[in-house]
Amino acid sequence: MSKRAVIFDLDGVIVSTDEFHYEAWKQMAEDEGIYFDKKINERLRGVSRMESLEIILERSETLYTLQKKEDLAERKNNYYRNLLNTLSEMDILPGVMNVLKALKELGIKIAIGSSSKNTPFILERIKLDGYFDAVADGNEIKYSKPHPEVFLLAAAKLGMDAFECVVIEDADAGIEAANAGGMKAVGVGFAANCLNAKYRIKDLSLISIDELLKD
Ligand code: B16
Ligand code: MG
Repeated sequence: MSKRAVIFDLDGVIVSTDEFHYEAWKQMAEDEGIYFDKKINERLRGVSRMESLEIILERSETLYTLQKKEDLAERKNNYYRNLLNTLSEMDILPGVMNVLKALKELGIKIAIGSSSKNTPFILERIKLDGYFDAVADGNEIKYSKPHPEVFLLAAAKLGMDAFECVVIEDADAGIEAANAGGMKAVGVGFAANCLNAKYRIKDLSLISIDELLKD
């Protein structure tokens, strides 16, 4: 039997908002005089905003109150939202639209499973709101990746069992989450080298639909 649904991560799979996250965190870290670089940024892929902040604060000696942490996370989100205002359907990553259309033609259900609370806004900006059969995002979950909650929620919204679903992810935390949820994990972009992914490709323009959907 082959898979009946594909759950797409958003940031780094559908659209390159991962660059904007980096720019926004970098600005916030600079404001606070905290060291931050691309290597640290890789640890933020797929994890929630507050958990990302905690990782950045590992480089700071200052003890921040919860209120101050919330202010910093909000400041970062404001920088991020400003960058998102420049986003359009031109920023959809290579191969994405072809894969989505091919899956629709085959009658395969498609969903978004993202840790981002900005998911509805991003989908609107890239004109894909209403395009997916289901959307599960950071506004609806308690635990972020590597916990499988967001993917299990997406599967439930599609009316599918976990074993019927494939997850496409750019984050090691997302691959771990898919495996933990009992779904097939496909690694793209940054996760193209992740050994825990069952199928690995540099970007979606290189995907084989047969390979994607096979058990
Ligand atoms: P927000 P994904 C994740 O999106 C990002 O990869 C991660 O870097 C970010 O911290 C998280 O969303 C939360 O985003 O601040 O917009 O709520 O990869 O799960 O689509
Ligand atoms: Mg991602």
